[in-house]
Amino acid sequence: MTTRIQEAPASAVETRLLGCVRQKLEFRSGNEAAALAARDIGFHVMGYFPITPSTEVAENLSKMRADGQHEIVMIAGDGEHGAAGICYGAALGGGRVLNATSSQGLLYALEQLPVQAGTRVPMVLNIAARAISGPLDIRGDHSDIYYALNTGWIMLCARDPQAVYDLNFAAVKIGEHRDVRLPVLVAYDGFITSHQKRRIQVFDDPEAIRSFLGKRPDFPSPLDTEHPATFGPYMNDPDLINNKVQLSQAMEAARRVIPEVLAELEKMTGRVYPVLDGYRMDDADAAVVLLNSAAETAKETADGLRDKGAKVGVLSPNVLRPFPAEEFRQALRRVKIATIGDRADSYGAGGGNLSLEVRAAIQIDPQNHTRVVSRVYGLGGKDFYAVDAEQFFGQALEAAATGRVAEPFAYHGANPGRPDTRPPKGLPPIRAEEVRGMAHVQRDEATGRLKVELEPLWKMTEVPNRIGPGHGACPGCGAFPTLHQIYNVLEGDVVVLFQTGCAMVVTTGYPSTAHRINYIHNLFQNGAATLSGLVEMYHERVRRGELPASKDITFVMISGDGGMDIGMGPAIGAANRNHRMMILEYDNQGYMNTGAQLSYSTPFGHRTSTSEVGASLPGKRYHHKDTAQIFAACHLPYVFTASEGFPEDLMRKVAKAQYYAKNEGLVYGKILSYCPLNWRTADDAAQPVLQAAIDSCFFPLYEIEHGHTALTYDPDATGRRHPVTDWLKLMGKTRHLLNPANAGIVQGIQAEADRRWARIKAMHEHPLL
Ligand SMILES: Cc1ncc(C[n+]2csc(CCOP(=O)(O)OP(=O)(O)O)c2C)c(N)n1
Ligand code: SF4
Ligand SMILES: [Mg+2]
Repeated sequence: MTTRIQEAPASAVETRLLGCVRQKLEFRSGNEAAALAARDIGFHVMGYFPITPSTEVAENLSKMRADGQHEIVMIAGDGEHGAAGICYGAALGGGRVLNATSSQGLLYALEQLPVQAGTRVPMVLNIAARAISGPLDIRGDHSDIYYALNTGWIMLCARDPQAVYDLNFAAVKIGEHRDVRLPVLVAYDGFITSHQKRRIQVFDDPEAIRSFLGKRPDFPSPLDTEHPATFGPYMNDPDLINNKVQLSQAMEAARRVIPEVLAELEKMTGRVYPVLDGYRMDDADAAVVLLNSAAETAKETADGLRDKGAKVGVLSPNVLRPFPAEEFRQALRRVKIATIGDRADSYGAGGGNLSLEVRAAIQIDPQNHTRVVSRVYGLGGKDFYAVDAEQFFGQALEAAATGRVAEPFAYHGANPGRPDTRPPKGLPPIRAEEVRGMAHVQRDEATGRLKVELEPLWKMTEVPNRIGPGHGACPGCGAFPTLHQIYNVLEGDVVVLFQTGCAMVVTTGYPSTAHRINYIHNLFQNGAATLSGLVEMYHERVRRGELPASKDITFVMISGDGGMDIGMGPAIGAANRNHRMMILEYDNQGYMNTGAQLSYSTPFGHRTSTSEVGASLPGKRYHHKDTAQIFAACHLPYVFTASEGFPEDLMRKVAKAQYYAKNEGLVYGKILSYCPLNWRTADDAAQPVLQAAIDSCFFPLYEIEHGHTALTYDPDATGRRHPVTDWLKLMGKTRHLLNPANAGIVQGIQAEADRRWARIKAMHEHPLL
């Protein structure tokens, strides 16, 4: 086996341009660099789902696509699992495929990764590394990428935006090599690399890089109908182990191919990417080993220590899979002590994965006597400064001097907190007795339907808020009027579960909470399953006499429209099981919390950050999903649509919903909710905009009680029906649709609104529907 340990340039942006292809200087973040590389590679398909901090890759590509800068087919998945499936299918089809994700997104897709590697389908996945939940933290560490270590993917590490750009090309070339044929992941640090702009060199003419990459080799494909093949057969003993041998051999082939490709890339760019980046290691007694951006901090610290006479150096792998074990053995052979820092723990193993793997690599080398200090650092985006690097070197130097490692494994930078202090108490909890009597619900024995009498609106102001003031939503946000209207009529004890989204993010931030009742959060997509488990436990414990039946708790899940994309499966599962709970969706027509990406509820033609508008693209390409009708098909006791702009209608429906959720089973409600920030409207314009959406019949207000549909507001009957243009002209996100060039889209929106309205109306009029 050939090994290559090379001194990397002081900075990865240092270049030797003589003899290289023409490049130009740009000022770009890691996410932008990934998008530029994608444009230059000219991938066929990108399957993706937004998640901070990698979302910008798709957003940048969406903008570029709208401006006609590339032709990559951008497919928004229903979640990362779906996105990974889209990528798999597309890659099987024989073209070049890209994805980008982070944190929970990677974990949600994880099941697909061994499939993609095990069936040897090359593609590229950029990871802006971020801490995994729980608790939820959106900043960077390496706890997500470590989960990919055992998936069979090649893993490249990009320590700065330049490396992100360069290694994306390398990823394509390495993965498609005939001896390798594996998917490749490019991991860079969330926010530090993904968002910080640096000077980078990009190719002046993408043709240069395209000829370097060549045509994607033809691997067996289901699109080759002349040569039918079975992709992904059921395979048991004795074949599976042989299949895995082939995967392992492909990884070993990658060990040879990676340095070859990186050397070719060096010839084109002048930039050097050794498999193991060694900095001032030639005569080092002590080393610090770190992954990605923290290694650059440590290099500066090493310079300072060298000036003082300490023989120190830094090691940092540019490739994590295949693991550069031999390179580590060589690099550490004369090093007495190495402090190895991991930005993620492998709990209970006495070190993070990098530390464990370096230890494993050197223990088989009889010439190696390096002692290892393992440190877990920088979790949840905790910064790693020069002073931290100094401490790492200090621990190594001290151990080198004494010949003793005082503390082989520890967390660096954690503090025990102050047990004598308690977070300030929030507002007192709301007691069940405080919220009663705002709505009187009765069953009409003749029709079997419920009748609701509401107290006058002014009386609702006496109801104490279950959400306290002090949340961090934008001025004019519709999520809170929606929640207050819901809470005003819900009686008694309520347990609420929020899926991830604006309403969740702005109401909790440890150690504070705006919730004055029991509140649960379980990530973005699994709320309905979680709440259904709680509901069943409650009823079972009441049945066993362990909890008082008199409490009579109402269980409510609050989700955004995005949560009802990625969480559709668990929600439909809960609906089919008909648990006694409510699922209420505030629909603001996009993934607002993450910066206004398209959801499946975003209407046709609307601008979002992943359905951009430009000369080549006029906004979202397909119509909004009709979630209420999807739940209606689950034959629930009660389904409704509503809007915060019609408070009495909304509160009446919520009162009914509570009755059904307590007595019969699952209830679903879709509530149109204002988002001035991303609809690009004034903070105080909720009423006219929502009214126009409803009057144009784009968002009909109706309920389905035991399968019977009833309109609760009919703009035809009141003479208020308007064309959709009266609604579209009110929002910045739809202003482009008023351009005559987009008349076809407006006609499409109108036709679809009319069609869906006519169906609802026909159901309203039909005694069986
Ligand atoms: C598995 C996973 N994928 C993606 C995300 C990122 N994410 C968190 S909230 C959110 C959008 C939420 O949209 P929606 O449910 O409509 O609520 P809104 O923010 O619009 O209120 C996204 C994409 C995540 N947290 N977890
Ligand atoms: S982005 Fe929209 S939904 Fe989110 S807090 Fe702001 S106004 Fe509310
Ligand atoms: Mg939303």
